[in-house]
Amino acid sequence: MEQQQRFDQTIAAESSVEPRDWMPEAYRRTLIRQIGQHAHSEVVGMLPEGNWITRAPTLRRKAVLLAKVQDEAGHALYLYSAAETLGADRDDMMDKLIAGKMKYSSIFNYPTLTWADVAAIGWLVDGAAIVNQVALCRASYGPYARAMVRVCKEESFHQRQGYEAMTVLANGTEEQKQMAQDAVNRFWWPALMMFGPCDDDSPHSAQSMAWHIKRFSNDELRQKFVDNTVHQVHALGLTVPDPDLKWNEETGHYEFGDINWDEFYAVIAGQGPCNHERIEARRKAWEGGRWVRDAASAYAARKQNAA
Ligand code: FAQ
Repeated sequence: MEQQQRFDQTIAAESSVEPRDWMPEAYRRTLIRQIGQHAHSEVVGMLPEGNWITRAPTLRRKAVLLAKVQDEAGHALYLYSAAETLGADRDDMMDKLIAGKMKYSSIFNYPTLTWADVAAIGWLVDGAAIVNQVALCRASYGPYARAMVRVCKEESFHQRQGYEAMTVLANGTEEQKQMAQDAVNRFWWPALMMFGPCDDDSPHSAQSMAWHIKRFSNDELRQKFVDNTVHQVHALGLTVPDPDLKWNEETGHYEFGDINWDEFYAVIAGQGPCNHERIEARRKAWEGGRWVRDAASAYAARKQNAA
């Protein structure tokens, strides 16, 4: 049987494609692009919250935040490993991130101005990430799908802790409640942008859906997130910063206002509020850690020679 035919059958049968299986070059490249972007998002995603580790309001909040940020590093490691099973080189991926040749999620280019922003990230950003990643647990590439199962379990804890932190603020003093509302106002629209361009403007969606990498379209997942989240905002006694938001009884979905796509494209082109700062932080960490990588490699080589 032709290799292509066998691959097509694997996809049609909902079996998983594994690293040693033959796969079309474009499938491999698409996965490296998506998994690489996903891994970079986990790493860069540590920065906005990391900004508050030293300033968390209590010891308990600090311990939880530390654990969450460490989890994100772990997610990046699973994802870089999954990309390596496709033949990608980790150093090359890092170089491309720092050179602006590989993307990471737009959301992490927004600043965390107050503690409430950290709560909002846990609740809204991890909440959006879960909606996207639960679908990816059924992605056709085995190592990616399996990594997502573990990641989703941890993201669920992140989302719950973010919501809990938000509950405390929303039920606190007038000032704390205002902080919570301001954070929702700042993060609501950028969270909706995490799902990517609308379906008509998404160049990769059709092929990725045909390959069963993506199981739902960008707009379908965005709608799911809005439907899941609006009642949570209301349960907190807060409002969604969208005057056009309304419940549609017939469709059973919320209708929402227009997303500012100019802002989205500017952010992914490198012109968001924190793009420069984020890449600079990664560059420093990557270069500053070079001696550790070199020492570890030299040690491993010495041990191997001695054996
Ligand atoms: N930001 O044709 P599509 C997290 C790019 S993890 C930046 O629709 P596709 C955990 C896209 O790459 C968050 N770029 O592309 C956490 C493409 O560019 P290219 C990350 C974006 O791939 C929480 C172009 O636009 N999650 O948050 C974005 O079919 C808290 C055209 O777009 C993932 O990466 C964006 N928002 O669909 C960590 C999930 N959207 O390559 C710390 C995996 C689109 O042609 C703290 N990825 N682009 O130059 C995916 O599911 C997909 O890649 C999409 C985009 C849905 C993001």
